[in-house]
Amino acid sequence: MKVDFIGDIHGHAVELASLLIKLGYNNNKGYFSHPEGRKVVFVGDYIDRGLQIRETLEIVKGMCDNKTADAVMGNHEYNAILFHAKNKKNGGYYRKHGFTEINQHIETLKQFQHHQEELKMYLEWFKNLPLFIETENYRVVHAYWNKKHIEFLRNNPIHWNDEWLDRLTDENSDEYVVVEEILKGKEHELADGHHFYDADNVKRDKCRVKWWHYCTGDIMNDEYLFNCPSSLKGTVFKGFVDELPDDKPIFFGHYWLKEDNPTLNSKSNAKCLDYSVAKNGHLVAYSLDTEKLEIQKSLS
Ligand SMILES: [Mn+2]
Repeated sequence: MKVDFIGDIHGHAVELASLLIKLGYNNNKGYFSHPEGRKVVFVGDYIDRGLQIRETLEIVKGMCDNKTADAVMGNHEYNAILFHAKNKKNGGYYRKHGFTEINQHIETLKQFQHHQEELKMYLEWFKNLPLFIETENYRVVHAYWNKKHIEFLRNNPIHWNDEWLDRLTDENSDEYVVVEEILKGKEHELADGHHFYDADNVKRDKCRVKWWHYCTGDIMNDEYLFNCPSSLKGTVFKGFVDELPDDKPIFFGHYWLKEDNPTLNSKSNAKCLDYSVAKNGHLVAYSLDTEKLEIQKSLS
């Protein structure tokens, strides 16, 4: 049996429909299904950025409702839940409505402006999305598979009540760290004054790590860190490196990769599917043959 994993869609429903058709799915029944009974697993980030967010959600939820797909939560769905959740204690919302937060969510707000009931329905649906999936053949998470974090969530499944919302937004709680890292990735604190300037020219002393990198011995800072400061290039990474499970692949999205940094052919069995469809890149699918354990790639 083949399972098809699809990367971050961000409101690009045309690309999604064309990728599904390319993979052999059709919309004959009012939702996409495959004549051989194949299933899709979506890795999160359905909303924001693109111009067809409602259409994207209709396709993804339609498939989930009819059991032709599974879907995990992305950081954008998570942020949306918090953005629209009223904080009864302080009168605001669990996610700040500042310029950055509104800007990130603006396309969704605009496209649902006259469809508030529909938005409410989708926000409730987001709350039911799992943060990870593990089967006997594969693992799926939006940004970062960390054994301990996954274990934590297995033992403490999220409830979207005020008590949980308080903890999820308290930077000192375990719940905050676990969910932030699983959905947004892990950061490494740079020591000794090393830093870089981000796209908005803000000075940063933390870098996101490429936790999926295959390595057996030392790994260089420039291979392991996003935005590696030039002062650290060519030196060995001194922090914690995740040991990757080697029994079955991990599929994830989130990192806005480009075609010139593929993960499909790398030795690592952690495979990123996000090739930046929302920045003129590609919507990518990997098809896993669970009998032969082969993975193939398709672009929209
Ligand atoms: Mn993401």
